Order: sequence, then structure tokens, then C-alpha cells
Amino acid sequence: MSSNPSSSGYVPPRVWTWNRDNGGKFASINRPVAGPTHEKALPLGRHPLQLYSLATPNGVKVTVMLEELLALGHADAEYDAWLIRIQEGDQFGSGFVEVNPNSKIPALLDRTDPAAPVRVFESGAILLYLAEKFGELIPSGARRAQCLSWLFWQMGSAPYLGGGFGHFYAYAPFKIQYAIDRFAMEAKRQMDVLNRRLAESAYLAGEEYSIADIAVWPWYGALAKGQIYEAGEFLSVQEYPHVIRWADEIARRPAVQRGRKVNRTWGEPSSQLHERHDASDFELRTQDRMAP
Ligand SMILES: N[C@@H](CCC(=O)N[C@@H](CS)C(=O)NCC(=O)O)C(=O)O
Repeated sequence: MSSNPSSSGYVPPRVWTWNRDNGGKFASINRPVAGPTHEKALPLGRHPLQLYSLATPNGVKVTVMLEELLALGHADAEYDAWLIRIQEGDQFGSGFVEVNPNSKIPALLDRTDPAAPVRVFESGAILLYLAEKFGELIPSGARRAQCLSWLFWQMGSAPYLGGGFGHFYAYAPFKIQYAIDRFAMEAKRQMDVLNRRLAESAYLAGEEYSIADIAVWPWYGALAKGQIYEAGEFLSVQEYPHVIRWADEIARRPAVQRGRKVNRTWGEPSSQLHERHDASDFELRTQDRMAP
């Protein structure tokens, strides 16, 4: 394909209209409008915290956080994790939309007071909500500002990695050099930002692991290890040794190893716990142990 940006042949019409079958991986679920497509109540379990999610990088942030809180001894962080199959449109059910009007996983319902449930959406907001509720994994003073800076850095940056680089490199129905060049450059710039930070401190907010690391690791840790978009070689990820050191260290945490299995529907059967309702589910209910 030519790299001349004027040669694609596409001239935008005066008014954009929706082409339902654009050939993209997400064509069946993407729409230009919001709101529910069907009536469906959400299931409720016995714990105060009800999570509706899927083990994508955004979903894993929350299950890792909850497993970290449980590992710290917070029994009140026990949760029910229900599976939302986004490729099947579960995020457009009426019950889900009531919790998250943006129709994206993860979504959390805190029913500590069942008469006044708290609805939280956006993974960064959920991490902050849980960190404040339990008083954990968020430092105080100046380091709190650092932690929030990196947390919000993730929220603003990851769409360029996922929706930009990942989409055009791995998912678009054909390769567009202009788009891949633009977002590969940005993905590498972001990795360099992290690499420089992690050269000077063990974790993003300083010497202590925090919600900033929990937010950034599922995206950029996976990228550094060549685990998303099969892009390790293309982006020369070996150029970011401090990110790789940090990613390996976080991956060794037992709570992270548990959290990444929750609501996972792909990969090794032993790495998939479709729903989690009890700590024993990790031993008893991963897919390798379920009847076919
Ligand atoms: N900024 C949001 C992004 C959430 C998001 O993009 N979720 C994706 C899966 S990773 C989703 O639910 N997609 C379904 C859809 O777009 O219909 C967050 O961090 O929570």
C-alpha cells in the first residue's frame, strides 16, 4: 500500500452515515448511539460488592484490586464477579446500562447498604473508590498526587494504545500505514515515559505498589512482555527494560495471579474462572475443573 495519505480514495460525504458491517472485529457491537438494546436484569450474589466484567486489561484492574484487598485482610472486599460477554452485547442489557450508562466493562455495584446501592463505572474511578473505601493502595501526602497523576495518565493514554495502535495494527480489516505509524509512535513514546519513571523508582507512585500500578500494568505490562497485539517485536519492547522488570515483579504477586483469571473466557482452561463468588472458586471452579 502506498504511504501517500492522499491516495486512499476516500472522500468523506457531507453527512456521515452508519455502515453497520464495516468489517472490523467489533462491527457487531459498535453503534453510534447509547442506551440499552434489550431488557435484562443483572444477577445479584450474596456479597456487598457485585462486579460485572470481563478479563480484558480494563476488567483485570478491578479483579486484581479486589484480590489485593482480600490479601491485605479486608474480608469486606469479598465480591461476586459476573461475566459480561461484550461480543454478545451483554453490556447493552437494561440492568447493565443502569450501572454503567457508557455500556462498557468493568462496572461495580456496592450494596453495602442495599437500600442505597452505589454504582461505579470507569476502571480508574472504581480503583479510586475501592482504595478510598478500604484505605489501601493509595499513598498519602505528595505521593498521593503522584499516584493519582499516574492513574489518570493511564486513563488518558491507554485509548491511544488500545483504540489507536492495537485497533489499527491488529483489528482493522486492512492495514493503513498512516494510522499504524501514528499510533506506533505514540505507543513507543508512552512506553518510554514509563521506562524513564521506572528507572528512578520501584513503582509508579514511588517505592510502594499502588492503584497506579494496578491500572497501568494490565495494558503496558502486557505490551512490554509482548502479550498483546503480538506486537513485541514490531515495537522493539526490549528497549524498555525497566518496564519489563516492573511487569515481571507485579506478575509474581499472588493476588495478581488470581485476579487475572476472574471473568476470563480464553487461554488455558486452568486460567479461566468465568465467575467468582468465593475464594475457593480458584481451586474448584476454573474451566479445567468444570464438566464439559
Ligand atoms: N475507560 C473505560 C474503558 C472500558 C472499556 O473500553 N471496556 C471495553 C472492554 S476493555 C468494553 O466494555 N467494550 C464494549 C463496548 O465497547 O461495547 C474504563 O477504563 O473502564
